[in-house]
Amino acid sequence: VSYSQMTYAQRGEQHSHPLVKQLFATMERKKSNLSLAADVSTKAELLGLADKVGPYVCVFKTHVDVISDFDSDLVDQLAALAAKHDFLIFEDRKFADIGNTVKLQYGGGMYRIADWAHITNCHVIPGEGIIQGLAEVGMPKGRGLLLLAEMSSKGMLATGAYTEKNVDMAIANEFVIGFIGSRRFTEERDLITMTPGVGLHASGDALGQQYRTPEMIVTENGSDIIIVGRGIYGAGKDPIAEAQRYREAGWNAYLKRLAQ
Ligand code: 5BU
Repeated sequence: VSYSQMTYAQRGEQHSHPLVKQLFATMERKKSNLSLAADVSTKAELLGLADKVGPYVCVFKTHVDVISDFDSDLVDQLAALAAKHDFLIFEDRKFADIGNTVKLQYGGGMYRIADWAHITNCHVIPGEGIIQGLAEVGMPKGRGLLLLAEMSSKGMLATGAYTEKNVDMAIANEFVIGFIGSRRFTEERDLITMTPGVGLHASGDALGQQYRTPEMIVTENGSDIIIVGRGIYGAGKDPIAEAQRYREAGWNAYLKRLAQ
C-alpha cells in the first residue's frame, strides 16, 4: 500500500526519523497539513502572525533574511510560540554552495539557523557534498533537510533528470526527510513532500509564481503539506479566517485522498 493511502498517524508510528514522527503526530493532533509561508519584514509582524495563525498550522515557514530588525530574541520568542501552539519551524534558506560553506552558513553567521529551525532545505546543484556538509551540523541537533526537487515558479529548471537526481540523493542520505515539489516522488523511506504555490483562487503573481489548489496537490498528486503565504495574510485578508479555511481545505483534500 502506498504511503499516500496511509494516515499521517500511521506513517508517524512507523517512521524512523524522530523529527518526522513528531511532524506527523503534530499534523494528526491539529488536523492540519498546512504550513504558513510568513514572508513579512519585521520582527513584530512575524511574531504577531505566528501567534495568530500558529494554532492552525503544522509548520511555520520563515525567510529570516527578510526581517529588517532580526535579533536572537526573535528566534527565542518564535521558539516559545512553536511550543505554545505546537508547530515546527522551517527556514526556507535554499542553501546552494559547497559543503564546507553551507556548514558555516547553516550553523553560524548572525542567524544560526541550525539552532532553531527544525527543517531547512537545499538545492543539490553543487552535488552530494552539500547534503553532507549540512548533515554534519544538523544531524547532531536532530534537524531534517528537504531537497528542492522542483519549484513552483514559471519556467523553473528543476525537471526530468535533475528532479530524479534529487530523489536518488534523498533516498541515500539519512539527513534528508523529503522534498519541496508538487507531488509524491518515491515510496522509499516515506520521504515527505511539502508544496509551495498553493492558493484557493489566485492563479499566480506578476513575478512568475503559479498557484494550484489543495485538492490538485494533496488529493491528486499525493503531496503531504501545503505551503500558503499571501493567500492567508495578503492585502485585505483576515489571516485567522484564511488560515482556518486553508487548514480545512488541506485536511479535506487529504481525507478525500484516503477515501480514494
Ligand atoms: P506565496 O505568498 O503563497 O506565493 O508564498 C510562497 C512561499 O513559498 C514563499 O515564501 C516562497 O519563497 C516559497 N517558495 C515558492 O513559492 N516556490 C518554491 O518553489 C519554493 C519556495 Br522552493
